[in-house]
Amino acid sequence: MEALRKSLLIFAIVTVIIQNKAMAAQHVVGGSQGWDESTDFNSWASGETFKIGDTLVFRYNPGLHSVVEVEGESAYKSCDTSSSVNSMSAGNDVVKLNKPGTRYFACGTAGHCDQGMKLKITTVTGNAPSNQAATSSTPSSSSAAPNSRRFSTVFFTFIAVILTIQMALVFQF
Ligand SMILES: [Cu+2]
Repeated sequence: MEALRKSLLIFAIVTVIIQNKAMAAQHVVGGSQGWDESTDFNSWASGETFKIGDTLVFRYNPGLHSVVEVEGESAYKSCDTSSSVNSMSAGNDVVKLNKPGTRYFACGTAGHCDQGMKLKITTVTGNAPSNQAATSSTPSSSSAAPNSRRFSTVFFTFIAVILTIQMALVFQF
């Protein structure tokens, strides 16, 4: 019984670790350059896949910049930060991507948005944690999404089982 209990405990820990790694990515906006006028945010964003449950992190000198989330495409294009949905100025600001769709961010410092310091990202339905998948209303999402989530859950459970067996062998339960 002791061996079984240890195995179950390791199984649970391994499952949690694997699922967290697989399901929630952290995107540091602009990569190593961070949130800055010199960063090309279009090209940075085109190389990233934003999924539900992921986070954006804006890193910058709080005396120089800020982050203003604006409500739509027109405000984004014209750098109109008066329609802000949310604004942050701590210099290490985390934004949780909790539903599919496009979001728009700009720097609140005068002139910076016009110099290109703005970001448009689209969150896609990906390997969302099951509680968020159940509560978010996504009428436009395809029927493939629940299937891929089910597949990944089965896949990660399978990996966890294999790792548990290997650890049990290594530790000679
Ligand atoms: Cu700025």
